[in-house]
Amino acid sequence: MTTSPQRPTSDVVTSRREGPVWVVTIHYPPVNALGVDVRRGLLAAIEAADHDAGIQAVLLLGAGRHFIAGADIREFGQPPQAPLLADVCNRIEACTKPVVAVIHGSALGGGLEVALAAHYRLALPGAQFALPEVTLGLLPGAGGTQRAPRLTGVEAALNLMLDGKPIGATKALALQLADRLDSGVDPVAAGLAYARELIVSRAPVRPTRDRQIAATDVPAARQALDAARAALGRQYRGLFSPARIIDAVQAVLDLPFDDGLRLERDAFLQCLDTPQRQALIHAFFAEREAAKVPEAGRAQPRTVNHAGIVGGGTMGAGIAVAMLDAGLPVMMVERDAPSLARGQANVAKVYDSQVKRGRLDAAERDRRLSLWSGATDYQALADADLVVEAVFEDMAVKAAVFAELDRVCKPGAVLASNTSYLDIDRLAAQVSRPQDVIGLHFFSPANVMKLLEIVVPDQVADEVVSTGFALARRLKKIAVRAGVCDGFIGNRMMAVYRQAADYLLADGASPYQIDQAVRHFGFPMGPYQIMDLAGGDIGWATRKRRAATRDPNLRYVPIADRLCERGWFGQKTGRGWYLYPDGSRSGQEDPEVLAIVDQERRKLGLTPRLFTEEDILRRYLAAMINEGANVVRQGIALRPLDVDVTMLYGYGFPRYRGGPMHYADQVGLDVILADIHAFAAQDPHFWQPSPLLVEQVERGGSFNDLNRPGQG
Ligand code: 3H9
Repeated sequence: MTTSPQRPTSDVVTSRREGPVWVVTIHYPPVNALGVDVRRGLLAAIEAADHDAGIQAVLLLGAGRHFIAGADIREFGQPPQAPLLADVCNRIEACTKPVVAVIHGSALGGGLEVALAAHYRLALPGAQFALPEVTLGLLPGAGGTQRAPRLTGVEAALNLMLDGKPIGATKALALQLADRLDSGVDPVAAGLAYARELIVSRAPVRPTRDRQIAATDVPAARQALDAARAALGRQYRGLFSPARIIDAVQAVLDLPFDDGLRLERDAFLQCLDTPQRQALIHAFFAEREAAKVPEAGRAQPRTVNHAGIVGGGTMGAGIAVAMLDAGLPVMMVERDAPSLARGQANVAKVYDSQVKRGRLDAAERDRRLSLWSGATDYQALADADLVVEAVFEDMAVKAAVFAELDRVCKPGAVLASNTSYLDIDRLAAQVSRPQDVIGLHFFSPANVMKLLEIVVPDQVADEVVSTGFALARRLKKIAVRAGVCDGFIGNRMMAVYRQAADYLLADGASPYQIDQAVRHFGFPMGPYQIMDLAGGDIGWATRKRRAATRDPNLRYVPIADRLCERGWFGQKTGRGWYLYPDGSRSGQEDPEVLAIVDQERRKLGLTPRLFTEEDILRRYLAAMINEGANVVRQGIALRPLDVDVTMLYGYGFPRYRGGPMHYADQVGLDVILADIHAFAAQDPHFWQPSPLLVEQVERGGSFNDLNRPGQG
């Protein structure tokens, strides 16, 4: 056997001879995305193998942690550069020597398409296979829609493409996406052994394109296509690419392979052209950028091996579950034994329901619960590396908790508050170690909701902020850095756009019309449905507390108060803005609510006006965007993308619209500003354009300009 020295075919793709095997390795950190140089390198490597009479098989490998994570997403929207990935895949498939893809780590999107174009696929333990293009507003555009169904059958391929989620190596083997599972960890050794075996057995090249769906499978395949089409409106509401995916897969049954490829290419280009694709790719990068904060760059996180939680209510229990799920032992402290028992039961309830729904097995539940312990004495937190306080939202109550934490916690412990509104600077000022105090604002239910606002008070140490971001990663949360103000990023913005909704209500729109408009835009729920879900009493208490300090120039709409005075707090009381007969969770419109709204309008001397759905959305979104601009301008959010990530992950803003700031760029900032000026004619106090919006319009810029590195 001869081993030649490394011969680079390009910087990012190298080839070397191992006896009769041509070993082609992609070295393109961090994830071997298929940028233009990788595509060129792969093409050259296959050409070289084909022209070398001594080569009998080719191995395709990825260096580092992944095989290939797909097309280089940064190239979308740029002019395409040859060779196209589809052509590279065709060339791999046309190779006259058997090509083996060795898959370790992820083979995603275009990465899996490269593997599907190879003649044999070897998977290593832990390998992940996915066609996640749908999550970026796209479809597999390098032959995946034509090749995957030929290997796995139509239904499984449709599921892969419409769902976009990864499957493991064992499932890939069952679906015939992989031909063999190796138990080794060295991709080169495993690949070489397999390639030699193929050579010895004279295994032929096996172009996937030549495979046919068996005639007997066609009726079931058509049924799967029909079912997927029927589910489109329900499962993929508002999305463009899923219907194109179904069309492309259908071509496997109806068209020759090359025509199918052409159809796929057309559909891919259509998807590429949509604002949805732009928005989804913005969301992809924004959620990763959001974690890049100055403090994390300056300081290493502290080690967190033991967490503490003060408070076992819904919020505290949810946070505990999030931590237990991540394998972090939790000590929960409550004020007395009955409260602690309730806290423990709240945690157990979450897991029991997961077991009941088949999401978790009982043994795993017990394992996670074994990491939970509880106490009624703060002293139990002496060993905790990080403590989250999740007690009643009241400054005096929280300050008392912090005084206790200050007394018992070890030096260097992170002291976090889960407050959603209160001034964390004030809390920090009351302890002897303000450098350790931070806000970790979880969203309810805390074990489910992805967003974590990391609220950074004035005196906090960089490494404490860094610890917050490291914790978020560990809990699989999306973290956003927020400055201290009333409501931080998300709740502060929500207060403003809800107010815009209340003005619409007072001026003539019904709550049902507003909710519907907001849903049609793509939010899962409208603001009045959310109030009913959360409980109207919570907002009512806040309004009463703030009544004395309310800005007298701002219009006050008391309609929600009228419902609360009747005890109509939403789902939990069977009625709120909607009626919930017999404990139902989907509300019915309530004529009595409309009568109350009418009555209040009369009291306020308002003659109702007609609002179209577009009128409603323009006001609702302009209020959101304008406050988003204020939040950035005041440094509460580092960049517009942080506002987008907050709204996407905490407030149901439709991902395919990218978040309010991205959406504003797409609509045009001048259009948003003109709207605000027009609305201000009626209510100049509420509709004050954010100086940042005005500045960006004056300089012809966008919010995205402020997302550039160095602007944070
Ligand atoms: C496609 O393939 C279309 C084709 O069908 C057709 C074409 C014609 N491109 O997530 P991480 C960056 S569509 C460019 O933090 P992890 C990422 O931004 C594509 N960059 O790490 C980050 O950069 P930075 C289908 C990419 O270990 C860094 O890599 N593929 C790409 O938690 C690390 O990423 C996908 O949708 C990319 N494709 O997760 C897969 N991927 O350090 C998308 C990542 O500057 N990727 N980056 O912030 C993923 O799901 C995860 O990144 C992965 C690693 C699981 C691979």
